[in-house]
Amino acid sequence: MDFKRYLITAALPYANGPVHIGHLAGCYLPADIYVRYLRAQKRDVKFVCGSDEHGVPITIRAMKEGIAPQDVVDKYNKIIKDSFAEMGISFDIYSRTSNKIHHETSQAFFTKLYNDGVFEERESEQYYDEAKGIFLADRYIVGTCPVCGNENAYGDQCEKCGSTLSPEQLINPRSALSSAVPVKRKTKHWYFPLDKYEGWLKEWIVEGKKDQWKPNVYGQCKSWIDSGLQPRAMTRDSNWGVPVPLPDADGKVLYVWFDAPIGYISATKELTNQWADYWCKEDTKLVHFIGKDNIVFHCIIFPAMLKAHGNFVLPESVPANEFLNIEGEKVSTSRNWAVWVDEYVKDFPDQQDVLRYVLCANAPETKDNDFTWKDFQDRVNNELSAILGNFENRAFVLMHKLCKGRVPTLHADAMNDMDRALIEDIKSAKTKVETCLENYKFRDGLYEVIDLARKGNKYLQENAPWSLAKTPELQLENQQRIDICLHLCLQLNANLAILLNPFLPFTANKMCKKMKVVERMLDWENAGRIDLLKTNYPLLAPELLFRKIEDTEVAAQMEKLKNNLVKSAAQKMENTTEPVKAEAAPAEAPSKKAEITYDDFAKIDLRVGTIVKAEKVEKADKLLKLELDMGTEIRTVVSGIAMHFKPEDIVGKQVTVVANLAPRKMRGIESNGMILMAQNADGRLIFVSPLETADNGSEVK
Ligand code: B3M
Ligand code: ZN
Repeated sequence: MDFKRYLITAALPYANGPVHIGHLAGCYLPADIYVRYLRAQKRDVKFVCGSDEHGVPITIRAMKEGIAPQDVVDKYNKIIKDSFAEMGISFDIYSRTSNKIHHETSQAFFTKLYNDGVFEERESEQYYDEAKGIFLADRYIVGTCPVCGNENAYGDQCEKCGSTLSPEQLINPRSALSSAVPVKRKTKHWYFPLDKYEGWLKEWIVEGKKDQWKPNVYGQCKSWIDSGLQPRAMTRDSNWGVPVPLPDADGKVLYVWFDAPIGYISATKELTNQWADYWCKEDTKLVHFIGKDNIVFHCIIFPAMLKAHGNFVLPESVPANEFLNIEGEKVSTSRNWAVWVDEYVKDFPDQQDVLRYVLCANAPETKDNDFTWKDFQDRVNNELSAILGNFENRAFVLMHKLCKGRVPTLHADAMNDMDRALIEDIKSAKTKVETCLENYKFRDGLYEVIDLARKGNKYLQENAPWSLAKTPELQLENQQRIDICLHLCLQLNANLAILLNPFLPFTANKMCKKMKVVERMLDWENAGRIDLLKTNYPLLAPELLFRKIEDTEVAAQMEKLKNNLVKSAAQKMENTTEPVKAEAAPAEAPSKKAEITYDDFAKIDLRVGTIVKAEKVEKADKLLKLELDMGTEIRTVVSGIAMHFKPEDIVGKQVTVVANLAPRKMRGIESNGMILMAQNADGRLIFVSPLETADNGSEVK
């Protein structure tokens, strides 16, 4: 089908926290690259996004911070919106689901389905937290897993054994919010009969999208459909959200996954009066960019809603990405294990494009990938800067040195095979990048751009214009060859700017400025041309496009990650302490152990050490053998933490050590000391580490 217009959406982030680089890599960056490419082709495109401001995550955050949900969304909407703008994510609109237009649009959508008799009305009993006065959504109820006995299983899943659960299956259920034992209460909800759309979904996805959608997306959809679809409640008991537009629905709101995707429609309405062209005309290509955790909502539930409503286009593609881990570990917002975008732009001013580069070159397109600061440094310094930055710089330096700072003449009739091959490379790069981008292969596309720069470097190296001009006599003799070579290098450079523009827009702009060309040159149709820069045109002086990422910067970021982890553990300890009730509590909480004197305490020699080696002790499930750098010696300590940590994850951690504990043999290994750990109520162990790096061996007093 020949599409006349493009509607590109990126998942609406929950306004309950800042966005991290995993979000960028997963959906916003690929969406932005795609949109910038379409715009460069002058296609009719709208790029919509906005904050998802409803749902349980927001109310939970508000409760935790002791503020109103409105304050939560106001705060994070701004932080998120600013982060995207800083990173050059070029939405045509960044809206909010709390806007009036969204409430009206989603209510009208619900009413249409209601009037058409689509919903099933059902009464059921659900867990209710009387202390907090709310019904408990699946994640907010915990209890013992009936399968494996894990005491901290969630109402929808046990993270220990992986079983899918429902709240009813939990043994000894308790509220995750107040620890209260929940009671059952009757409540009425409106269910969307997904089961009735099974046949249609099979035809549309299982048969229709097999070779079109990415295997990870198609596979997830197919397994959902194959395992049978159930009616799903589209309303919730809550006072935060879009009110259910029915007379007998006090205290009920639309399920956040009902209203949020409609947010794409509301945002388009807010953006343009022509919104219906984008949503209702068959020749619109609708593409949803999302992360893998949102696949079923965008591929199954929302399309079924659109189908039930009628008159709407369906997504042509949903190129969802997998997850980006950080330094080998899953991103965890609760443990603060993430690289936050708002912090990155503060720590690395004017370095947006290098992050865009690394996140695209290492995008989790087909499987989960790992981001490490070392890899960030390597890719910036050894790929982006060493290949592309270097080529651009050499072309400029040589042109200033050997061609008086002006674009030299091509002398087309004197070109040799090498020159002609380079021109072919320039032309074919356009087609290659195009094919990649049309198929959502952004990593490969970026690779092709860098590869063109690589070819440029090789061509320069082989022609070596500097040695053709070693002496004034030689230069006089060889000026024609020098001119051809640098003319083509500069044209190649202009091509790089065009091809790079969707990926690294800040850099493409900088390149234009240096070549003194207007931004219009970046139009995609110009790619492949070798007459972009006019002969004799003076260009600006050379200046490096990228700066190197220093070791100290990498070290500082690693330090920051570790500190965040420690801080969040400390914060969690504060938060889990229930507020003391004035009338009941004694002035001071009684200590569990007998009182000691200062002298008793002073007997303990507490010192800081760094774990330099960790390994499992054979035939002992619980023990790890640790080697600690204590400043003046390496010490062996056997510690009972093997069930809690993987050896490779704790190397490098600073810990507090009881250094004068009498030696003890465990499984034949002599242990010389003990490391201090805090233990949470849920049994989790946390290292007691200095907040800043201390010298190994320093005394703790
Ligand atoms: N807010 C979930 C998420 O941020 C959800 C996406 C909505 S897209 C309509 O992962
Ligand atoms: Zn389990």
